[in-house]
Amino acid sequence: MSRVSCGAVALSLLALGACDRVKPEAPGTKPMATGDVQAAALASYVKPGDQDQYYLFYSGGHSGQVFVAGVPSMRHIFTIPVFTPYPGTGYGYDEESKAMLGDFTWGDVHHPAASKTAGDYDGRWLFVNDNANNRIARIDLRDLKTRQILGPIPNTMGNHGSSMVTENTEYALVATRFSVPMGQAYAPIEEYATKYKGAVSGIRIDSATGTMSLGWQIMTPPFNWDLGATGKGPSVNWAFWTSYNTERATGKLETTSTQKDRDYVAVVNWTAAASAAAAGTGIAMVSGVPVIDPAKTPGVMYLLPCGKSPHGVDVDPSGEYVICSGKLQPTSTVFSFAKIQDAIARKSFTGSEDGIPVLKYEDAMVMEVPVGLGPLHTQFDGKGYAYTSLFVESAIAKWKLPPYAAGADPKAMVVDKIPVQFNVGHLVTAHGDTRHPKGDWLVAMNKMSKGRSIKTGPSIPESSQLIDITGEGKMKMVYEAYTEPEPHFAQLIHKDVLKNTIEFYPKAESHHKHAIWAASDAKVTRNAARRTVEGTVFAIRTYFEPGRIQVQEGDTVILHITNAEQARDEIHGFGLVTFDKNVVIDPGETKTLKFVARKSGVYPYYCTNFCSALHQEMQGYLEVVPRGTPLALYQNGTGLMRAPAEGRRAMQADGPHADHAGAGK
Ligand code: RUQ
Ligand code: CUA
Repeated sequence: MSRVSCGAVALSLLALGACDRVKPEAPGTKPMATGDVQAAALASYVKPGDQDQYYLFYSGGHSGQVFVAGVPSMRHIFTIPVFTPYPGTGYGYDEESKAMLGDFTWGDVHHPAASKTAGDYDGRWLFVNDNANNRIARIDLRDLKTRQILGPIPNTMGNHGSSMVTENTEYALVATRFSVPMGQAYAPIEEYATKYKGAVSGIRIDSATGTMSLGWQIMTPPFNWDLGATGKGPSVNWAFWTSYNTERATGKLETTSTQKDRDYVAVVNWTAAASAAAAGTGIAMVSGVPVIDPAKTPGVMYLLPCGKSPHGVDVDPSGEYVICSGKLQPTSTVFSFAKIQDAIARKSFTGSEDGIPVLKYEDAMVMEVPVGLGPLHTQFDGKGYAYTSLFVESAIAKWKLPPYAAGADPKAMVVDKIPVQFNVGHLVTAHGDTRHPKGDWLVAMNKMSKGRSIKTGPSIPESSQLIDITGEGKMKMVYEAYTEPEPHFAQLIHKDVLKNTIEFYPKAESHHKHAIWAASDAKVTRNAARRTVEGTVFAIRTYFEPGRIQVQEGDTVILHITNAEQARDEIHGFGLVTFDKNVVIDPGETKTLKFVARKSGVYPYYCTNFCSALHQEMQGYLEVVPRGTPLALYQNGTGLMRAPAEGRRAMQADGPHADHAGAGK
């Protein structure tokens, strides 16, 4: 290893600590010129106290979370737990979030999709899929919290082709990656080609609340649906999914599913599907969902041949061009939506698959652009260019979208290429899947970083690289950041879109039936017959009320804890020592903690989130009284715990509580 020589760079970069950087061991990039280093450093530098321009919401893959970074700094600023418990925010420990998670402890988040109005991000919700347990979740962008998990979605195994939001967030459209027999039935794998089915599904979204419900499904041949895109503008009523294994093969797919030169893009009219489901004709109910057989419902689905084993499909900002890239062929194919419609109108079909008409490739194709090796996903800048990630080549290709002059040379459409480190999967541009991309930043989410970071043992962090795409010609590498496993797609959203994020939960809006707003309202009651203790707990800087809770060994305890603060970031936690419980309550929030007091003893509870100078003093005691011992704090050993104010005075007399002054009473 050798030190990067500082020289002239020192001038402006000393302050950034650039001189001690260690040269990467990994191959791949030409060293940047000094001037470029300076320009790049300044472009991504957000000085302490300044704020980023963009939110990068990137999927956390099998961590089950969504990570939030600021762009251009690329600093990780927040984690939104979705399918996985996360003690940092107490997610998965309170009854409300436990109910959402059900019995699952993880998920596999691949594709976040922000809600849209007229094809542009509206800052309301973020939908993310769970590829592992067939679910879809809604994050509220008002508070950046997971608010709903829907699923498992029936007739779906591997909810990968998800989540695609329609232009006005009427639906999140999803597709199953694996095909299985419908209705949770069993059929041996030998019957794969005939008895197994795929499905694309419409998840309805309530326009006022964002609440998701199952709309309808379209039964498909047993292809593997990969990734999708919703239309916009002229293609607004349509959605597209790529497939692999249109061979309907089993066994070692690396050979059995790569026989054909072309697989298909599903071309789906989701408004026609919705009407068919509403009309009910030709619909079979399977596992409680209206399932449309496209063979019996003409007009809902067509198949368009596309380059071998395609992965990504993307629709350009105008909604006219559909770009599909075959992993095993070095081109991105541009299709024209108008030409697709024309071919459908003329019934120019080459055949059918299980009754679904197959379009003619040549009818719809505009150009095969030779972007490079292993093209996966495409994003846009709103200035007439597309950016395609090249997995095998480990690069991003920038290329020109149509219209093309007659006889234009496809090779000449590729205007720039930039290497990334290494093996990019997804990429995202600012507002890149909307009608109005911003055209300034691109983030390459690389699958491997191969020794770019300091050593972290056998497993090394994933790398994400920030690329400046403002220039007319060349892209510029600006910054490299690392993240938890494992980013797939992301949404890069301007901060102004999220201007309605809240600072605390207003007391006036609290609908929790157990919320309390004064220490004197805290109370704990015990039902001796049911061996249940239920209470309301008041949390504020810097005490809990009650500071002492008595239960009997074996009791089930339910505590509704309200953080009565009405100030931003005044968060209190409720950690119960040895109980494996940590509830974190944001200002104005009420959460429910439930547990069984199995073993007698005294168990402190304490605030887990540093909230003030007396944070450490914010504690109390759960007394678990041995069976047969009377519970002194309750009238008759049952009923209501003694008056909270008294209880607290007693605590002050014999406990370590110091100062409750200024605690918002
Ligand atoms: S996939 S690397 Cu799960 Cu989105 Cu393309
Ligand atoms: Cu409340 Cu720390």
